[in-house]
Amino acid sequence: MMIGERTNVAGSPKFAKLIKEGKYEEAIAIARQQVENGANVIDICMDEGMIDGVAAMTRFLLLLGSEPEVAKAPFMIDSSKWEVIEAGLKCLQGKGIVNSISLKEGEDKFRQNARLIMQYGAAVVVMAFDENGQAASYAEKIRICERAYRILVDEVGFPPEDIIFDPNVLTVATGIEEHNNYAVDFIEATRWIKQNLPHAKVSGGVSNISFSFRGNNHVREAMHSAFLYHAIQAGMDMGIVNAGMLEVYEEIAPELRELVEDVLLNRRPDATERLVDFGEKLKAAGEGPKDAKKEEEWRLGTVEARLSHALVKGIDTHIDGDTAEALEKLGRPLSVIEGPLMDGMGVVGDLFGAGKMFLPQVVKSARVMKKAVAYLTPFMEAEKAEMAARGEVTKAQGKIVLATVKGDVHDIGKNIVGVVLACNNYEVIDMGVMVSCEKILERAKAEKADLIGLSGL
Ligand code: B12
Repeated sequence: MMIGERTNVAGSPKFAKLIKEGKYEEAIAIARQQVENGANVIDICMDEGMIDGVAAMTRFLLLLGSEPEVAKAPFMIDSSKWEVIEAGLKCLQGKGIVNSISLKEGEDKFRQNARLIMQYGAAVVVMAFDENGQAASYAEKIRICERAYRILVDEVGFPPEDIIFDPNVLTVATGIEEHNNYAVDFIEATRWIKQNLPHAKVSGGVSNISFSFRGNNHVREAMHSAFLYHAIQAGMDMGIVNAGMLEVYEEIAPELRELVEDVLLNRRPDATERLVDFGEKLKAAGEGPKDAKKEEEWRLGTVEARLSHALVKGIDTHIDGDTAEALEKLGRPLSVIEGPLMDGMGVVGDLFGAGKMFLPQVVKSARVMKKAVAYLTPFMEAEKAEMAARGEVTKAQGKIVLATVKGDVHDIGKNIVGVVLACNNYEVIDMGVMVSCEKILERAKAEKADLIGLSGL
């Protein structure tokens, strides 16, 4: 699960500027953009000296609540000030998440805050922090998380499934030897929490891991993806991420991946030096021209390879042209969908299933797929018109109610089926996604449908 981080005044100067200038409409657009890019939760933080946190949090949350496209994602109220958190809790419509509480100010304050959060029905992020400071080592992380869990579950009665631990993602490759095991400490602490603290979730601020490579996005993106890949395998459930700064794990150049994993997994004493050297070389070579070269390279492949690349990387720039070329090659629009496009989505599905692609990236892939299908739809309709002109399809075949079942949002396949059926003279009533059984049956009866077609992945 991805937590969008762009509506945080501490992390996004652009968002901070808009809030300070009172441009809330534009600030909302940033939240909307994050949901569109695949964020499942939006982190909202107003902690900044020049901003009245209580007023800004209240106003922003109330406005977001009336934006259905944004409000469909849960909000994470992020503040180090309790009054801002409580102001935020009062504005939440559904279940939200508080980010964060900790044992920093002792057990009494911790219990008190937890009880209030529970009253508001929110989930909570618990930082691995106590009276002695922030937990850096594996032993400290698990000690504090266990202590917090026991207080929350045994004393406060907090639902364990509403507890999200943040065992602190700390920066590696800083040149300080004590920092070398930080990623491993996080990953192992995650594994321990998932095995020993039932139902608790694990989250973390992913971009912290690569702070030492600020200014070198190429290395940072590779670090984020490789870190997520290993942390997710250990059980990490969610992360605060800039979805625009993620590479597909499988697409990290092998040499870079090895160097990055040497650092993250603390595999050799000179790992930092080697990655720094490599990073410098990359910078010297200039990231821009390199990317441009990569861009040209993938354009040289077969049309099938280009479509697959576009789907995996979520690039829609050439999708119409490539789809047109595939149509010319294969003859029928449906052959393009069922051939190269489905194959490409298959690759996306396999990478996603293996934890090597992340949700925001799949959202982009889905968008590219939809664009390709939209390009092909008029050709399918033209096929229908030609068949009708030849007198091949004359009478209506029947009426079908289509829907994606409740709990499921996958609609690309259903939409294709809808278009194909419509082109074969079926009357299609498409009820959209997340439709309950009762509603489907009701509609089918009311429409006197001949068929019900459901999509559920
Ligand atoms: C794109 C995609 C998404 C997009 C969907 C965008 C959209 N608007 O549809 C997004 C990013 C939103 C998404 C979200 C999730 N996804 Co997803 N997603 C995929 C992916 C990569 C491709 C699906 C697709 O569109 N394929 C292309 C179309 C054309 O093929 P199709 O759907 O199979 O449809 C064809 C046939 O099945 C059939 N068909 C389909 N419907 C119907 C209906 C009728 C009536 C008929 C006759 C035929 C028919 O005809 C179609 C044309 O040939 C698949 C992996 C895969 N390769 O399938 C995972 C996959 C389906 N997703 C998966 C998961 C786990 C999720 C999430 C739970 C991830 C998460 N942790 O949040 C969420 C689910 C959210 C929810 N509540 O539904 C899993 C499902 C595993 C399972 N079955 O348990 C898969 C298989 C990935 C994986 N390997 O893990 N996903």
